[in-house]
Amino acid sequence: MKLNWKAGAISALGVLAAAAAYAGAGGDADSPITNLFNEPVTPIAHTVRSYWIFVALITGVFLILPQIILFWCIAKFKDAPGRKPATFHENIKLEIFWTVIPILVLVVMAVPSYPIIKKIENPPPADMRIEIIGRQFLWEYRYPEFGDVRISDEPLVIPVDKTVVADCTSADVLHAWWVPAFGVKIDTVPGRLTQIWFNVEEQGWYKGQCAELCGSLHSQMYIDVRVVSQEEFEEWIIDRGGTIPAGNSLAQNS
Ligand SMILES: [Cu+2]
Repeated sequence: MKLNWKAGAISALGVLAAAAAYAGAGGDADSPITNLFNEPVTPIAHTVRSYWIFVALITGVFLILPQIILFWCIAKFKDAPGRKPATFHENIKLEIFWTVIPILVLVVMAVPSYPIIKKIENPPPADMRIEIIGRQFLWEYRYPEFGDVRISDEPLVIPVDKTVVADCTSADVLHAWWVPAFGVKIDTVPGRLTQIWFNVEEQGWYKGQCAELCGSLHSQMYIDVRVVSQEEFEEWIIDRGGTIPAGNSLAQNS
């Protein structure tokens, strides 16, 4: 097969241009990116990042090792005057060896993933609950515990260091609420509730994107999350006509 290096170079340039455009988006004054490289800012995101590094290191070995063996074989068994090719077929021991090793490696990678999935799927006791509703082509957020404040097509505002549990659904088609720095990606499904939770450690603006192809403007279904102090959050709620419940667990914890 002839390598199409021109197409490869153009694709690589495209990826670089997209990365540069994404980085450049941080200049938008309305929604500054404080967390450009999606550094983890929630317990889930930290766990997911550590697990990713663990898997990348293991798979990295299996990416590089066969290449080393390949080049070693090319050098060692290359054609030479008078050399006769080997004529053997099959090697049962080798077959078993290179089947069992990958199985063991997969088990080693799979086992630590189960507690992570459990952690993601089982929210700890909530400091506050919100509702996330996807619709073509924007996100609606509701705060049922705070005088039922409802906002749509504007940033989600949440307090820092609080466990937020979100019930998610959709008004029309499948969407997915995805904020990489939070380590969460959840489908929003019409007629069903799905759930996520996050406890953000640092104030700031966080970016996300609908991650389920949902129609013609899917690519513009951005997600903005503003993580603010408890005081700023309460001010914002009151500003939006909401109320701060008495004896609210948020106030107690802060
Ligand atoms: Cu979408």
